[in-house]
Amino acid sequence: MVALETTIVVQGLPSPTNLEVAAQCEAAVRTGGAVPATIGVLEGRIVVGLTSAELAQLAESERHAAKLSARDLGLSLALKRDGATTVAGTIAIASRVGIDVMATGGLGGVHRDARESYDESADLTSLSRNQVLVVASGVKSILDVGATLERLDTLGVPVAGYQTNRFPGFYQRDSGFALDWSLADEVEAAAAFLIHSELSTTGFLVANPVSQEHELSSDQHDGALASALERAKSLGVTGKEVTPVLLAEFARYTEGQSVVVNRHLVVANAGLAGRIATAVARNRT
Ligand code: PSU
Ligand code: MN
Repeated sequence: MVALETTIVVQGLPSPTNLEVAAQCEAAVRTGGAVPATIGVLEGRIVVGLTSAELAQLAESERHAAKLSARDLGLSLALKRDGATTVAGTIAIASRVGIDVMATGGLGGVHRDARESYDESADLTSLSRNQVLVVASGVKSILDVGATLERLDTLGVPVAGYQTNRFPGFYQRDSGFALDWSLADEVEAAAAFLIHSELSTTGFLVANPVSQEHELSSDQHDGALASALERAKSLGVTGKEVTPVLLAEFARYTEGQSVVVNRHLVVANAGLAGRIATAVARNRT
């Protein structure tokens, strides 16, 4: 099985692209030979394997579903709320129900102003506490990529490129940072994850770059990034609002191109996660 998050659907992508992408991710997991389980919280109940109708309900703007990190899960259940789970929230649930592979677009990480704001995504600490393999196209370029890689090192989370020695930059194939490890195929990924899981209690990050024909040009990317950082600063947003605001400004500046890239990479990651989950299951039996 492959766990899929819902923050990207409810807070990350604009409607109606969000639900289309969610359906394409589920299809991609199945093509990879695995079963998708989209995870979220509906009226105080964790649902592992939301139906498309339930997902559409969760994404309705009038519902104001909360963005749920791992720490918010207990509260959302006790107070009977609706919520979309981030990577942190999703892997906390996945590991408890025995799902060990998940796919997302870009992992959260250390924000550029972390020295003052202390803003570091709980995706990192959650990945250090749950034995789940996450497939992502690196971390979003709105973040401090170098600092994020250093934190993953400290937290004991392995980072391996999928058929690359370069850490991906989400909208672009190369963030400018090198990786020590590269995986040739899904069989190597599964073997490395299973052996790591015997030696450690942390999760595992497989970094899968967006395909060449879909990456943003450097001009477009750098302009959008500057504009997004400026926008977040001028709005003075903090906490869980920061990432959605940055992503929305990227979409506005690139006239929707960033959403197209995001869409391609997350579907590709779901497909790879499906193939890795299949290899993990074969390896176990
Ligand atoms: N990947 C995307 N779009 C997103 C996210 C990831 O392509 O919107 C979400 C994930 O749910 C991730 C979250 O866990 O952004 C990180 O948010 P924060 O920085 O507030 O921890
Ligand atoms: Mn944050």
